[in-house]
Amino acid sequence: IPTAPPEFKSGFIGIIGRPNVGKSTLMNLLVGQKIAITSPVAQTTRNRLRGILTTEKAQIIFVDTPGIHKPHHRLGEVLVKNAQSAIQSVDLLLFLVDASQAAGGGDRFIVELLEKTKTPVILGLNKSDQQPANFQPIDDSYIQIATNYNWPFVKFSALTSEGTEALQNLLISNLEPGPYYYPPDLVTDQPERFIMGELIREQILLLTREEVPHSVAVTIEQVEETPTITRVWATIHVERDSQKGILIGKGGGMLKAIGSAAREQMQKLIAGKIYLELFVKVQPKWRQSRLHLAEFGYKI
Ligand code: GDP
Ligand code: K
Ligand code: MG
Repeated sequence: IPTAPPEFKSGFIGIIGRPNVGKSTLMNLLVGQKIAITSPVAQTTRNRLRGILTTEKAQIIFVDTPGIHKPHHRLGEVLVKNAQSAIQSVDLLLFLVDASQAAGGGDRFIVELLEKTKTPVILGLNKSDQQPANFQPIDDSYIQIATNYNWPFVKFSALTSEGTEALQNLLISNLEPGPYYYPPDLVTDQPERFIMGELIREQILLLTREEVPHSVAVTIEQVEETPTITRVWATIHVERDSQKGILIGKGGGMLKAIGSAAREQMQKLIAGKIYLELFVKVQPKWRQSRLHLAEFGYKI
């Protein structure tokens, strides 16, 4: 790791907010690579992920977190606990909201958490591209909060990238001088294997419905690299036989669709050819089991 020049700035920035406000989409955009999967499903993000952005003047380590919500099972509790602990352990917090809707109870719950922390906060109004014609009352509902707490705020779209340069500059200007924490060319602390499993889970979230997305965990069993192709064997764990049936689909059609879409994403990740084989296994009530949560890679 090189030595940073004297004016170089660096630090850890936690991205927090309700589920689905665009935390993972924004981190991917700023880092310039897909390291966190995204989908319209709440609780898409289950792990705390680091995304690293290095410019000539600064290094930002983004900490993407699961959305903060009221938990309904042990997995949910673990997710919220991890998001809350991220609040304490960063230099700066980016509190992300969905500016296509007015502030609601979910946002106020987070504001109450932030009231209790000394970590400085920046309020990010995302999804500006989706604002309705009469957006001023919506903006006002957030600006009111920012003004109450003296938080700088900025509006942008993680989808179109409009306004995100101003966001990036605001974030850097709020960091202290500091060293390189990671090599300048590294974009994440996550191993490739983990991201591969996530890319499979992402396709399940996008292609299946109702209770299936929340009941799924993916483990990578084996990766075999040859000069021409990388072979990957993965297991999809579900909680019930009925979910296994949905995942496999008529004549195996669903599993095939998940596999080929995931394979395409994985090929982008490694910039090479992938052979992917998927297995589906029923693991009753894994979301309630500490043993299985740990086995599937969740920090408990
Ligand atoms: P997270 O749960 O906060 O991490 O949210 P995700 O990053 O998974 O995004 C949730 C959904 O919102 C996805 O369907 C994204 O494509 C979408 N999304 C994220 N940012 C924007 C944005 O700026 N504009 C619009 N229109 N959609 C967005
Ligand atoms: K999501
Ligand atoms: Mg996310």
